[in-house]
Amino acid sequence: MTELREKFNIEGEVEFVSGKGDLPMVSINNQHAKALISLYGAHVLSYQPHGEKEVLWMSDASVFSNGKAIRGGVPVCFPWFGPHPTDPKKPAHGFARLTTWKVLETSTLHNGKTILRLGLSDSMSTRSMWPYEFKAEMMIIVGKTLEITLKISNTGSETFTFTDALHTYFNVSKINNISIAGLANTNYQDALDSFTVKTQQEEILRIDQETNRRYLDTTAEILMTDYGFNRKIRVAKKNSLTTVIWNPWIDSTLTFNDMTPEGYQTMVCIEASNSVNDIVKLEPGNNFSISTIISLGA
Ligand code: TA6
Repeated sequence: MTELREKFNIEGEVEFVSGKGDLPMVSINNQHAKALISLYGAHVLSYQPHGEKEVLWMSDASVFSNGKAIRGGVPVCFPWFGPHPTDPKKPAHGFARLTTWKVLETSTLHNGKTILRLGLSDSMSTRSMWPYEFKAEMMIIVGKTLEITLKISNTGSETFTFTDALHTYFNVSKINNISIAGLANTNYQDALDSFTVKTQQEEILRIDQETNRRYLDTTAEILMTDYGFNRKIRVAKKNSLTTVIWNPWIDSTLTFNDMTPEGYQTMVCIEASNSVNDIVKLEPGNNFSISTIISLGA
């Protein structure tokens, strides 16, 4: 921690702190916003533009401990999204969110935004779960918008495929006070109905039951209106054709020991993903980046 502070603190703007569960975290506070990022998982835990309510949801019952996933914020799913395709013993959503990342850079942009870059590369532990050589980099830009990019490079000699997601949990006033625009006439796999492909006919999606949809072949920006908080959140993305919308509702929430029974009422996940029909294939020497860009406003 002392070394991290000496190398990467930026006075009055970026501070390395020991966070919940003694996990190393980066606290950012600039002219635009404040944010908290855990090195464990390269996980954005909190993002709050000045004068606004918290944008990201964090479970009151989340665990902060090595080996366990954090429930809330922006979990990074890599190198697979959801359960492992063939081995149920491997961790759901891959190992990126269960690994401590290295700090590569902290810096201030001329417009007052802050950049944090974190890195992860293959190790004995990652190769035991996924036998490839790779480098992953997370670039988090904190400003009036929050921009998160996951870049994967194939540093080995074999071509590999992967799936991923920036599994963002949004903080909402009440789940029945929100509407989600941007997915009209879009096909989705319904994970609650044997992955049947359906089409969203409605202009606007409202969530009033358990929802777990993987929208296919869409690059659309999502506009989430929160009538209780009286705000709109825009979720744009780059290099992602799958958008996941998830809320576990009452019964499934009770199956998560890191959520309180009422947790589902104040969250919705809107996730930029490469999964389902959108699996990334990366040749040796090549790289691929996926981004999600979150902003408040009309
Ligand atoms: O993105 C939706 C989803 O894949 C759901 O199927 C769901 O169970 C969720 O993510 C949370 O997964 P986790 O492994 O964090 O419990």
